[in-house]
Amino acid sequence: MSALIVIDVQNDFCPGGALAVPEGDLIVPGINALMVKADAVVLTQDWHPADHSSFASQHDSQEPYGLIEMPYGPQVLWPDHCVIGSDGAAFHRDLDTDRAEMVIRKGFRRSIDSYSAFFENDHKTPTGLEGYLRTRGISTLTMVGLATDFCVAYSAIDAAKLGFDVTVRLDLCRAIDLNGSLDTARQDMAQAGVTLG
Ligand code: VGL
Ligand code: ZN
Repeated sequence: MSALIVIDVQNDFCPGGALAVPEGDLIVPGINALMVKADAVVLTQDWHPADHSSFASQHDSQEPYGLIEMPYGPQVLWPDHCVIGSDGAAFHRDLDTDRAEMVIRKGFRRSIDSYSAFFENDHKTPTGLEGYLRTRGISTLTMVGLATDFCVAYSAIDAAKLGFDVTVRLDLCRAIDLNGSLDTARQDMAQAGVTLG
């Protein structure tokens, strides 16, 4: 059994959003078309309290896109985005969310971010998605969505480490590309055994 994992196709990551990814909206039609062929569809949703510690606004004299040290390791600071219940946190209106059998939210604890759909940024705290997929007998994953170099890459690498057979469809992803992060993410995914399609 295989699943299509659609990462964070939310308004704040699309043009006009708080953390807009260039062309983030252009991937929606292609993702909808893939959903029709998938055995199972899972959506992830970035879902932060308004005072989330990944927001630059929560730290004195810090700007968005800076880097700070958190107890669990380095953390990029972001503009406020995907605040729980906000329009920015909603899925892109054209995404065919009715096809999803599972929606998993992440980043809802103030003190820790969660790029990956499998583990929070301490690389230890599980989100529960691994158990969901395994108990459904799903071992093959196709990943698409936003952003290639953060939530897609972290999710794909964790999935490969957990033993899933993972393909990332780069044509159905778009990147933030901060200081070369897209190149690094591509290399790290390939190194982890992720197929880049
Ligand atoms: C993401 C930065 C902050 C992502 C989420 O979905 O890639 N990036 N939160
Ligand atoms: Zn976030």
